[in-house]
Order: sequence, then structure tokens, then C-alpha cells
Amino acid sequence: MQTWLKTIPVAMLVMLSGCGGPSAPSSTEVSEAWSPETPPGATVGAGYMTIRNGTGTDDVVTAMESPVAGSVEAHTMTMDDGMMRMRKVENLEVPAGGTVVLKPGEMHLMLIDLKHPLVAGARYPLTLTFKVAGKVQADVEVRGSGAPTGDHSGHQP
Ligand SMILES: [Cu+2]
Repeated sequence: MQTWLKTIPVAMLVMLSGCGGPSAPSSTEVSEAWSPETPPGATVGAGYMTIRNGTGTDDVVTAMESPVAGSVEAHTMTMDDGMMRMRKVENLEVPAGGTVVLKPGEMHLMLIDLKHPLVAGARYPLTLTFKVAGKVQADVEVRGSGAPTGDHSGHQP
């Protein structure tokens, strides 16, 4: 009887520590990541996605990189005297529990110095580095010209 009482709590402790482990990993995720295809010779491309911050702490994107581009920036689009203007976002903030949506005509990613054209149906990896959540990988889908692309004429040379 006494042996039984001692054994159960020890077994439960072992189970709990085995399941719990250290603090949960980042639950920040990127979904719906896509890019419009680019014409041959294009040097820039755009990207759109949904970023969901599940860390419980306000977070900020400190870096973005992809093997398909020399650099990756986040831009906003604003109407300025009837002209669409783009501005680089230095600190892309994602509030605790919040979601930031990048979509055509609004905030978007700019892929600068494309290594090769983005072809519909292809996929490419993108790494976002967050101050709190660390590195989050996105798998970006390239969509055909039927998809809305937004106007990126402002980025052409
Ligand atoms: Cu842009």
C-alpha cells in the first residue's frame, strides 16, 4: 500500500517533465505567402503574406532574406496627391496576438535584384527574422498573371 502511494506521484512527475519540456517554441507563423510571376529580365518582384504573432509579446521583423533576391524589403503604398508612392518599412511591427496582412495595393515585400524570373507554379523559400520569435521560414508560391499584382511601376528603372 505504501509502495503504491509513493510510486504513482513519481511516475506522474516524470511524465509531466517529459511532455512539458522547456518553454514552448515560437508560434509566430507566416501563411498565404505568394508572389506574382515576373516577366523575363525583371530585376524586382513583389511578395504578399499573412504574418500571425502567437508569442504573446509585441514583435518586429528585423531582417528578411531569400535565395532568389539580393535583398528583401517591406514597403507601404500610400496615395500622395493622386500619386501612388512606396516607402520602405524599417520596422515591420506585429503586435502580440496580432496579424499583419501584406497584399496588393497595400503593404508588400519587394524582392530586389532578382537572381532569376519568378515563374508561375514555382516556389521559393523566404526567411523572416523576428526580434522575439527568431527565424520563421515561409514557402512562397509564385502565381500566374491572372493574379492581381498591384502596381510596381515605381520600382522599374
Ligand atoms: Cu514596393
